[in-house]
Amino acid sequence: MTVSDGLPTEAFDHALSTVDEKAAVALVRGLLDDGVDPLSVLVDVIARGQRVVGERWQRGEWTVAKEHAATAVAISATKEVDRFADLVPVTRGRVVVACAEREWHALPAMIVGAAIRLHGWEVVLLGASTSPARLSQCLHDVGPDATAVSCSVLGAMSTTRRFIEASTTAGIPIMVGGSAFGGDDRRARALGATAWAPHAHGAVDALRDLPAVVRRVPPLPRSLMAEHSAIEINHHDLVETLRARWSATTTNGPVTEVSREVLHQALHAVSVALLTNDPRPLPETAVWIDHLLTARDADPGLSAELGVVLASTLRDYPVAHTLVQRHWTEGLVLQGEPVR
Ligand code: B12
Repeated sequence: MTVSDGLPTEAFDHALSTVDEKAAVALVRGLLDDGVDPLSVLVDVIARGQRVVGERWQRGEWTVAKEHAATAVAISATKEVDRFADLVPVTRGRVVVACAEREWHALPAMIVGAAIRLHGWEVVLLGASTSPARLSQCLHDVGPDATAVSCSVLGAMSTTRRFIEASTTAGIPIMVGGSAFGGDDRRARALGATAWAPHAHGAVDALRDLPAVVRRVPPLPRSLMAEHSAIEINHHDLVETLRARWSATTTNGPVTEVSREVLHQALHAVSVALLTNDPRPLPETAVWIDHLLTARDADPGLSAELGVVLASTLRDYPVAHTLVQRHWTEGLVLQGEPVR
């Protein structure tokens, strides 16, 4: 059976939304028993269902608590595929699968780990938010053939770079993926990753083509790193300044619940644009903020206003300031017209 043959995605979504762990696990078990490709179960049923969960949170329909509960169900469903994968003999090498520090989205790493295991690799899965020092220790102890890192949030991209440094310093190739990398390999290449893939299917293929040994990554461009580091060090002060200047946080409107998170995300987008020399996290984040706020009945101009406030707050960081001025509003629709 393939996706087009109609996987029971609605039934899985129902199990997630009603937090019915038994139903979700039984559904996955049934698919596996019926001979459905387990990789398709992971990607087209479980990961797809989780993205729907995220959209519900983004639209303000679900609380973070509900998101957590649904994720626990998806984790149980993934473990069912894991049990199936454990029956596959280990015929290839060993892979350490991890989330960088500050990355709490553990499920994408679990899903990729299960996909790799299904293809005969031995998988050592580290949990969410692992420190670079702990990763180095693990690489030393386990001696894997490859490292795989999952990064869903922009705030964990700089620690992902430190993972890349740790892995390549040990000569071990490192594959990266996750939504923070966007839809192509530009950010992954800029950070020095050996390979990138957009989904679990691609992860399996990319792993097969990795070199046996790699060189240590060269340092990132100094000009961009100086500003990036200064912004990271001053992150909390900058958030406070933005909070004092942006009207969404100075009034007690319906968006207060998410507005603080939004400020962190905006600054993370600036950091990643500097770190990877890719400006796209800025318009992507501006649009994400716009959707988040307008779903909560906020003034549609608030994301554009944040761009202005952000640019002025970052006036002492010339590259960041210019990036925000040029790119923040690229994807926003202002007064009915897309901004060009
Ligand atoms: C569940 C969830 C959480 C849970 C995580 C619990 C857990 N144990 O995992 C909790 C509640 C902790 C959480 C917290 C937050 N979350 Co959250 N979360 C999600 C959600 C709904 C699902 C994540 C998931 O499991 N996805 C399923 C995976 C499998 O899909 P995927 O990422 O597409 O993965 C595929 C590929 O990317 C690729 N891949 C992934 N990793 C790797 C690795 C390698 C090596 C390779 C090759 C490929 C690869 O293969 C996968 C399978 O095909 C997403 C929505 C979404 N769109 O994913 C939001 C989402 C990621 N979260 C978001 C946000 C904002 C947050 C918070 C900041 C605020 C909040 N909502 O609480 C915090 C930040 C925490 C942190 N610092 O990490 C945003 C991020 C938006 C952005 N612009 O960055 C999203 C997109 C929601 C949204 N629509 O706004 N979250």
